[in-house]
Amino acid sequence: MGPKHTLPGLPDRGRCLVMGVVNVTPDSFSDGGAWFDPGRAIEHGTRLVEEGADIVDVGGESTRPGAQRVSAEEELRRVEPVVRELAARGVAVSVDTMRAEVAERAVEAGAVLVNDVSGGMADPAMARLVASSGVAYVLMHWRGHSHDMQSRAVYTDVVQEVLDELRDRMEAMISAGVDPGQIVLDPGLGFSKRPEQAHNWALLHDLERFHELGRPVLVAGSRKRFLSRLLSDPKERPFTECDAATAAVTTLSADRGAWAVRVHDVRPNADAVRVAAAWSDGGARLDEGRAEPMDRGGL
Ligand code: PMM
Repeated sequence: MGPKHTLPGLPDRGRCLVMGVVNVTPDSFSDGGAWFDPGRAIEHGTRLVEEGADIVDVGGESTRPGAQRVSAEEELRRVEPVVRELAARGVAVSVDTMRAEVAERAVEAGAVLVNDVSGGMADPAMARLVASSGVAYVLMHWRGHSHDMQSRAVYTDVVQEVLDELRDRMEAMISAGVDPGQIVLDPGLGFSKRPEQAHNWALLHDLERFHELGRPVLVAGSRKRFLSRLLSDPKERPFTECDAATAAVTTLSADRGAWAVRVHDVRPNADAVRVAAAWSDGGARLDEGRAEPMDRGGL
């Protein structure tokens, strides 16, 4: 297991956390359309917590390769009621947005984490908002918007370049007033990383090197194309049939010290992080009576 980190407003369970995904979009990468209605999104988020999610990540803009942007008004219309109601139900809510305006309204509605796939690059106002609000912030490795991000997937040494670019972005956020203790780093699997090349696997293989940066690490491989491709037979495996592979990535990431994993199908991943924790401490938590009950129904 890796270094211990506690983030403001977020649970500390002494193991890798599970972030369950609720995409309130008609066109997301892996669960597009399923939770587009706010009422269904709220019920889905609540169910993810019952299945073992520690955090629920609510997003209103698809980042699938080639996706076009939606307006800030539309993004807010999608996410705000879902964030507000889940937070009111006692859920630790994260908002998946690149826009400071959306992040600000979501924090006012109760979000405790801003998950910015652009690492502060898409909106120059993001750093100020994160600094002034004091919320936890996921800074992901990013090289550009979805419409052309794969053309930027050119690396000589993918691990070193992703590490260097994350360090630069982190320093930029800190210069703008963000406290280093707010920051979580994410290598950005699938974002300007080609599934037909080794980019994503090289980053996972060297995951422990990301601890060099001194901040917690989030791994978000769930249902991504590098898994579909690995499991081709010879046709690429559909995204929704990659959940066992996602759970394998979760187990290995938890063992190598990931702070959290971001996943669509929560139950197998909630199981996986508990297995990794029990394996790592030899069952000490069971002996001490600290093992968690799996079902936190009623939150
Ligand atoms: N990937 C997606 C959306 N949000 N957030 C973080 N921090 N890291 C990611 O890799 C990431 C993300 C795209 O996946 P989805 O549309 O399948 O949820």
